[in-house]
This record gives sequence, C-alpha cells and structure tokens, in this order.
Amino acid sequence: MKHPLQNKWALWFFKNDRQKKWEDNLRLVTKFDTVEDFWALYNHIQLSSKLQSGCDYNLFKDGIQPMWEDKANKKGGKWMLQMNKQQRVNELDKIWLEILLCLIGEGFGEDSDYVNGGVVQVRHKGDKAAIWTSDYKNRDGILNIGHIFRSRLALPKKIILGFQAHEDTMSKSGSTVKNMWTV
Ligand code: M7G
Repeated sequence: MKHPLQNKWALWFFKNDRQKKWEDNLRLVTKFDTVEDFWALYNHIQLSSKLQSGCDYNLFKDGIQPMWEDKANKKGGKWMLQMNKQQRVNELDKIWLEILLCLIGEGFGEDSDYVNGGVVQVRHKGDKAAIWTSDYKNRDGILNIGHIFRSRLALPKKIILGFQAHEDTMSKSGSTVKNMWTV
C-alpha cells in the first residue's frame, strides 16, 4: 500500500506568454495524495533552476486555485522569500524542495489548515519562493507559519521574511508592496 498524505495536492505550472491573459498561462500538471506519487512526480519534472525565466511552480491543496481570486486566498496573503541572482545555482532547488516537504508533510502543525499552498517563481531579477495562507486576520497563526518557514529554510538572521496580503499586492501594480508582518 502507498503511504497516504493528509491532503490531496495539485501541482500547477505557469509559463509566461505575454500574448495571453495571466490565468490562461496557468496549467494544472497533476494531483497526488501519496508519498510515492509525490516522489514519482518530483523526479519526473524539471528542477526549478532549469526552468525558463518567467515560469512558476505552484503546489496547492486540491480545490484551491493558485490565484488571489480563489475564495481561500482572497483574504489571505503570502510569506515571501526574495532571492538574489546567485542563489539560483546553490539554493533555489533546495528551498523549493523544503517548501514542498513542509506542505505535504503538514509541517506547520496546528496552523497547517491555514496554509493553502506554495509558489516558486523563476525571474531574471531574482527568484522568489512563498507560502500562501488564508485569513491574514489570524495574526498568531500567520506569524507562527512565518517562524516555522524561516526555521525550516534555516534563513540567516539578516534576511527578513515579509508577509503581504494579496489585497495589497493586487492594488499595487509593480511597486513594492508593504509587509503586513515580518519575522
Ligand atoms: P507575479 O508573477 O507574482 O510577479 O505577478 P512578477 O512581477 O515577478 O512576474 C505578475 C503579474 O501577474 C501581476 O501583476 C498580475 O498581473 C499577474 N498575477 C499574478 N498573480 C499571482 C495573479 C493572480 O493570482 N490573479 C491574477 N488575476 N493575476 C495575477
């Protein structure tokens, strides 16, 4: 028997095609709910560091679309780690794998229910990785998720992790979005 995960997860792939609307560039790859199927998928797909710039992987709980508009994300936000260009070579793939394992292993303890998914974004100006949560009003839960995220990634003290509400991200085009919280 395969080893069941607590949740069923869906992997999505985003490939930037400027001719198309944002949501039309988002594709569901597959869903899985066992440890074995996770590793089969992981070993089959490209590492993040090998993706073209402009591509994203999204791993979300089944039933939640990886977009602000989904009802589970609407009042939520993300803990986002901004990387520098050098980190693609040595760190990006490790960071994304750690995020995947945090997600499927329910690594956020009692606050795992507030975790909707995770995102990795490959960009020329520096890659990004994030944990998306629901309900930014749940301050204690969100902060706890942020602390666990930092410690699982073993981030050095000088790196500040910020949480941004999707509502704020949506209303600011391009310019820096203010952090609702930092850890
Ligand atoms: P990004 O991919 O998060 O960052 O957002 P980037 O600037 O590093 O590429 C880029 C753009 O994609 C946003 O300004 C939006 O136009 C669009 N976009 C991103 N997300 C996550 C969403 C979303 O959830 N819904 C919609 N409608 N557009 C989005």
